[in-house]
Amino acid sequence: MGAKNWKLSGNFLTQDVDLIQQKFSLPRPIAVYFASRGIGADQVRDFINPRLANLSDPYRFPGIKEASARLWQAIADREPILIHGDYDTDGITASALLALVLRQNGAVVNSFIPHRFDDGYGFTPESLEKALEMFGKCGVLVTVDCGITSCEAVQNAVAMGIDVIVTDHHEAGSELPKALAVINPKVYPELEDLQLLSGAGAAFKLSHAFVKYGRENNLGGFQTNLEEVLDYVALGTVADIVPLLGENRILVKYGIEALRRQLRPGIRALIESSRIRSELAPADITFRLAPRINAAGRVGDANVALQLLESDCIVDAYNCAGQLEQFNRNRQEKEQEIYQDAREQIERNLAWQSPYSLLVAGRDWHQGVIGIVASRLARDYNRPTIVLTIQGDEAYGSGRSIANLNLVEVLSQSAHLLERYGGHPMAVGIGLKTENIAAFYEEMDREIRKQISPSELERFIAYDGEAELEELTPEFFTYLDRLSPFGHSNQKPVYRFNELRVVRCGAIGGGAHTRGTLQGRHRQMDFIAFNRPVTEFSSRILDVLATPQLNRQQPGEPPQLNIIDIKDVY
Ligand SMILES: [Mn+2]
Repeated sequence: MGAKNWKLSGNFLTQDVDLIQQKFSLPRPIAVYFASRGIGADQVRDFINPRLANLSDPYRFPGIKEASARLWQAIADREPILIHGDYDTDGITASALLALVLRQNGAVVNSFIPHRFDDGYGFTPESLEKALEMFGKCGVLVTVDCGITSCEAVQNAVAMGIDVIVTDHHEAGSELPKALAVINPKVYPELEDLQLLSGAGAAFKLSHAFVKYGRENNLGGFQTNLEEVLDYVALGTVADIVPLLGENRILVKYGIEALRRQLRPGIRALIESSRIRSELAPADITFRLAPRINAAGRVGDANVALQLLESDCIVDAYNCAGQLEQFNRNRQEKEQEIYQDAREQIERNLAWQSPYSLLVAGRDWHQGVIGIVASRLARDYNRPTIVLTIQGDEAYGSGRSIANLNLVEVLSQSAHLLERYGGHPMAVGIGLKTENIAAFYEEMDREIRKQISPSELERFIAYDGEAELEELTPEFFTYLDRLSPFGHSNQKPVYRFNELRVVRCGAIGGGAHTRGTLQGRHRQMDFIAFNRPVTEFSSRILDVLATPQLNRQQPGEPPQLNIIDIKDVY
């Protein structure tokens, strides 16, 4: 890995900090956080006080009223509504959320979750056929977390007399599907502030409009409490790694509270089998809950995860949670195997690699986990990475990007060598002929060299600004909590503390980690340093990058520094 450079992340002046600090009488390190994240004085108040009332009107989406009216009509006419979802956490929670709100109001709802390998991603003519075969005919079909590029499938459905409502958050193609309504923030320039929404977030907007329309027109919706379905939105939003800013931050903050209340048997069973003991935070979704839900789609059957979330019986819920545990263990084993294979290829120079990019391929690697392996390799080597599984003369793969490199754009330059590609700027899926792999890698690497600068390939750790230990007052920790939920694009603040003296330190966790006390100018503070042996603390004086934190496992304990990196001073 090697030593990393430290880099001030924001581009701000001392005056910016002073202005925010004085205007809102904040502890200085909190003002540093705002200045470093580019959150201006006009946004600070809403940021420290995210309120549900600040969610914008769902009617801002063009066509959403017509869509809502059509859903109420289906309820009045007892027409079945078909939801077409996706096999990942975002798609599954979006399906569960919309189905719940519709059913609460009397709808007959069937949910179709495509199979990752048999059906592939998205709403396609084939998945439409299969869904109708499974559930019989329907009056209305709603896509969630997919559908924005499904022009042909929408056309086929319309030809069968089905009204289609598309809800999605993926990038649109050159042509929009001719649906009754297209609920996707990325399609409407005036909804720029909502472009961060996940698939579950988009489904929530339709649900919100549906309830609002029902109440306004005396059709129903009076018993639906939308705050109670935010647990689904939080799961989908955090799992899909969209920025926890804007409305996402509000949705996730209240969604986390709903998750903590364990309103559903499925949530209760999932939290228990994930062994989350302390107060649930977004990181628990990322590292515990979402991997279990995703594992169903990766190595088993995504319908088990949907069944878990929708279950209203605790026995059934525990049964599903047990199956997810199995899937997840299976996923971990396969992932570890492929990861090790891939690392070995790279270290022995058998992969396609340059200082700018990586491509690793293996015969019959499990398709459900190569995306996770690509993420790990991209992080390990700090390079855009493609992992391919070769199945005969076809290869399928997943890619992960780094820094600000838009991988979809890079792939579009090699479209002539690819059978298919798509996804998000940071995460893509591709399919190509095995014989084209070498040529594709060459073109991709050349394109990446054009777009990425050597400085972006350097390893560095960003920090928000400098602070002193004596500034970490109880008031600071109160405000720190109000900056949460922390996650993608809203990481916990990292401060630089200069010239701290090591008062004492000792090994914990069998020597893997270190715990101890540091002395600043006027104050001491305990620290914890994960994956850093005690020998690294042999210097007397250190500069430290750390995140201050309260101990959530043992409330009432004094605060501590969670060490990110250290540099010896002398
Ligand atoms: Mn999604």
